Amino acid sequence: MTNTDLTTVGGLTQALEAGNRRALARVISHIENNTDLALPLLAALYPRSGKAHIIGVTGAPGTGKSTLVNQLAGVYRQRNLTVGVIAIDPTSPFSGGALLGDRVRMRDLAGDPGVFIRSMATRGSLGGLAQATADVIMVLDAAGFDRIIIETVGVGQSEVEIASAAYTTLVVEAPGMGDEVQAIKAGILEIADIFAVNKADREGVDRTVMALKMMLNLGVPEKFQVMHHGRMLPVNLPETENLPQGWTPPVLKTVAISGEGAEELTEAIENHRLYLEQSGGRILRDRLRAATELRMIMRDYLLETLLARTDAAVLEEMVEAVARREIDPYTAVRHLVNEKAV
Ligand SMILES: Nc1nc2c(ncn2[C@@H]2O[C@H](COP(=O)(O)OP(=O)(O)O)[C@@H](O)[C@H]2O)c(=O)[nH]1
Ligand SMILES: [Mg+2]
Repeated sequence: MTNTDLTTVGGLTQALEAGNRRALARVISHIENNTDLALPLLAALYPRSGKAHIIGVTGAPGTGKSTLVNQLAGVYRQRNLTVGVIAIDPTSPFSGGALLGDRVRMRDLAGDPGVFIRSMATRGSLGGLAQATADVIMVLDAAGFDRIIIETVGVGQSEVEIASAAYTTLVVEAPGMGDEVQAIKAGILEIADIFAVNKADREGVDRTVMALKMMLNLGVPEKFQVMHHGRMLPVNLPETENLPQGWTPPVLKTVAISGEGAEELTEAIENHRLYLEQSGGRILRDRLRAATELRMIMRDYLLETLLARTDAAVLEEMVEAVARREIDPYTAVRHLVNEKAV
């Protein structure tokens, strides 16, 4: 055993790979706080990532996502796989250490070094929450976690962006959450690889299952089918047309508080993982994600660079000029870009 130095990139990287949880927590803090070590750490760890299967879990608040994630993590642990969990849901029982839901299961997980649970603040570091989440996913991946589960609420824009980091997206529904069709049409057909109808111990579960299956059978419009595994990516690459079409999202019933259906749900996730691997979908998704991420980082980097080299007074002048309608904002930006250019 070497006494590793947790203040350097090399020491942190080494310790992280050796399974040192303190090193892992430190690396994540560096990234969240955007310290001087953030970039060198990301650069050192990136080549070591790419092995984990990333699972997005999304759905309306209260559908039982956190409870279900606990169950999934439990099943994976029984299979000797390590699990990293990132909770973005601000109401999540994970946040603040308050353990609601299935206490026994949570206690099991809490003392298990094969599970790492982290809540993300809704403010982001370098490039907002989506980018911060992608960075933390990458770190957990490099740390060797076999499965990484991300819990997000709803299907808002940032949630969709975050879901696009996942290989398998699980949409959680529950009976009696209002008008089923309303909940279903809100863009989730495009992102769902698997549906879990949780709270199957409650009345109305079969209606929800039927409604979902009908929506799926009724034909997801052609463009959604193409989008389905392309996951609403903001870039239109020609490859999108070659995305595999052979997966029909299964609809499974679960009771997260008892663990009923958790095995079957895990099985469905693993089937989807195999499907992506065998169909080439995983490689394709990696490429699409790389393209999206590069564009996102380019945008932020260029903005930062331009702001840093623009004289504050010059920028202020330009703001005034645009406000007075003396110059349009497009021309103004071109002036700012060219003015200081070499
Ligand atoms: N009856 C029932 N309650 C559940 C089930 N799953 C979760 N709950 C409860 O629903 C509430 C919300 O669960 P939570 O996991 O926090 O939902 P989230 O907001 O989607 O993360 C909690 O009180 C859970 O105990 C279930 O399968 N059946
Ligand atoms: Mg939650």
